[in-house]
Amino acid sequence: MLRIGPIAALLTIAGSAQAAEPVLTADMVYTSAVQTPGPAGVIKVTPSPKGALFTIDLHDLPPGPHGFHVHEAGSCADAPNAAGVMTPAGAAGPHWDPARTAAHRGPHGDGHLADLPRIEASVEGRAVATLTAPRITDVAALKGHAVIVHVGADTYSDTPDPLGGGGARLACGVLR
Ligand SMILES: [Cu+2]
Repeated sequence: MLRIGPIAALLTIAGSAQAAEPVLTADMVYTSAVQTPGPAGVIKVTPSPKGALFTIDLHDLPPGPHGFHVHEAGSCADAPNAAGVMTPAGAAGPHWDPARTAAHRGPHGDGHLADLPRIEASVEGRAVATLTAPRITDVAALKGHAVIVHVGADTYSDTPDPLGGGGARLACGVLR
C-alpha cells in the first residue's frame, strides 16, 4: 500500500508533457434561482495526499455560508424535480453517491461522496478558498459531474431537514 502513492504520482507526471494541474475545471454560472443568470467564477479540482482540493474563486454570491456538492449528472439545465416542478439546474440530478449510501453527512461523514465543505462568501460576495474533500481520492471520477453552490448553508446532516437543509441551486458548472 505504501508504494501506491509514489507510483501513481510518477505515472501522472509521465502521462502528461508537464504536471497538468489543475486537472478539472468548472466554469460556474448563476442559475435563475435567485439572481440574473451569468458568470459566477471558476472552480478547479486537483488531487492531493489529503484528498481532492477544490480551489474556488466565485463572485457576486449572497454573503454567508452556502452548501456545495457534486451532483450526479453533467448538466446545469432547468429540469423538473421529483414533484414535477421546473427547477433551475434540476438536470444535474441528486447528490453524487457512488456507494449508494442515500445519506447526507458532510465532507467527513460516511454518506454521499458528493458532500463538500461549505463555501463562505464575504460581505462583498466573494469566495476565494481551497476546500479539501478528504474522502474523494479519485479526482478523475469527478469528470463530467456538475458542482452546485446552493442558496443557504448546509448542516452536513439529514436532520432536522434532508440534504443539509439545502436551498435552491444558485450556481452550477460541469467539471471538465
Ligand atoms: Cu447540492
